[in-house]
Amino acid sequence: MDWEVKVKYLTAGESHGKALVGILEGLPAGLEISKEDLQVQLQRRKLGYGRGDRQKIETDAVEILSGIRFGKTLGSPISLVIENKDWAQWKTIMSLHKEDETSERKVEIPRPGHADLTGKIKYQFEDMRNVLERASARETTMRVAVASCARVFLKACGIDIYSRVVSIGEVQDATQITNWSSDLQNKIDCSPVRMSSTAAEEKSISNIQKIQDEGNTLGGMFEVVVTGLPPGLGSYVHWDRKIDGRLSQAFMSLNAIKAVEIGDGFASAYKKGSEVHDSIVLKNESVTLDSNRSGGLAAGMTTGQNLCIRAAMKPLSTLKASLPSVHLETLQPSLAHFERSDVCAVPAAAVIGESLAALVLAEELLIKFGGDSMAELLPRLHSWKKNHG
Ligand code: EPS
Repeated sequence: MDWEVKVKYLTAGESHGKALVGILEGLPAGLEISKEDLQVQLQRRKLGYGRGDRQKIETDAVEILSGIRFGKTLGSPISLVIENKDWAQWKTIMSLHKEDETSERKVEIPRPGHADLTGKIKYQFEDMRNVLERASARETTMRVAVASCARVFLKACGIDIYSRVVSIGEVQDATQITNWSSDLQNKIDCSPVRMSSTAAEEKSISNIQKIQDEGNTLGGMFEVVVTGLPPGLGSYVHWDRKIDGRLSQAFMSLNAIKAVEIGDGFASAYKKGSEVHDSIVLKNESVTLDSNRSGGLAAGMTTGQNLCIRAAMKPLSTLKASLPSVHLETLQPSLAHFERSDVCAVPAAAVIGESLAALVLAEELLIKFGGDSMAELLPRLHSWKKNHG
C-alpha cells in the first residue's frame, strides 16, 4: 500500500464486562473537543422505540483519558472509557479469574443468524457466551464515542452528517429530503423511530409493539447524508482508495447490516443509462451536475454533492419466541437460547451509521489535505473549496 492510513481506531470490551475502551489515532492537533460532543451522540445511540431494557441500566458516560488538553486535541492518541453499569450483575460470570469459573448462564443452544455457532467453531469455545459477549452490538457504543471526535473534526471543516430511518419492516417513509439541517435532524431525533413522516412513525410504532408481543424482531433501512464535502476525496487509482468501497466496508461491519447502497443503488440496476446518470451542466458559469442520483460519489471520489448512503438491517437474531436450533451438548433439537435484546434497533443503527461514515471521511480529508494541526489543514481545505467547491 503506497498511501498512509491516517485515522485508526480500536475498541475493546465485552457487553457485560467492566467497561468499553477505545483509542483513536490520527486527528490533527488544535481541534476543540469537549466531553459533551461525545455524550450527545452516545445519548442519541441509546434511543429508539423497540430498544431493550439494557438502555435503562446504562448511562454511557464517557471518560476521556488522553489526547486532549485544555479542550483541544494534542495530535496524540485519544483514549476513552465507558463503564458498563450492568457489570455489577455480571461480576462473577464475566470474571477474569480462573478460580471463578462457572457454568452459570452458559450458552449451549446457538441462535440462528447470530455469531454463536460459527464463533464457537472458530475459537473452539465450549460456552458460546464467549462469542456473544463480544459479538454484541454493545460494542457500537465505543465506536460512536470514538467517531464523535471524528465528527467534531468534520464539523470544523464545514462537513455535517445527518440520518433518518426510511423503513421498519414493511412500513416505508417515502419522504424525499433534500434540505438537511440541524433543525430538521433535531425534529427527526424527536421521533421515537427517527422517521420524518408522522404516518410512517405511527404505523412503525404499532408494528414494533405487535412484533414484540409475538416475541419476534424487526429490521429496516436507514439513510445517512453528509453535506459540505469537497469534491475529490477518495480516488479511482487503486481499488482500496475508492471511497465507496471504504464506506461500504465500514457500514457492512455494523451488526446485522446485510446490504448497503449509494445514491440510487439497487434501483439503478432496473433503469436505463439515461435515467441513472447525472447530467453535466453549466450553472452560473461553473460546471456542475444537475441531479444527485449517484449519491455524491463518482468512481470512488466525492463529487462535492451530498453523500447519500442507505443500509439494510436484518431483524435481530435474538427472538423471545426462539427459533429452532440444536443443543450442542445433548445434540437434541432445541429452541435457541434467549437473552435480553432489542425488538428493533434501526433508529440506533442510523446514528451508528453516521459515526462509521465520519471515521472514513475524517481519514479521507486528512489523506487529501494532510497536516499535523488544524492550523495547517484548514487553509489548504479552504483554498481547495474556493477553487473547486
Ligand atoms: C446493546 C446492548 C445489548 C443488547 C443489544 C444492544 O445488551 P444486553 O445484551 O445486555 O441486552 O441489548 O445487542 C444486540 C441487539 C445484539 O444483538 O447483540 C446496546 O448497547 O446497543
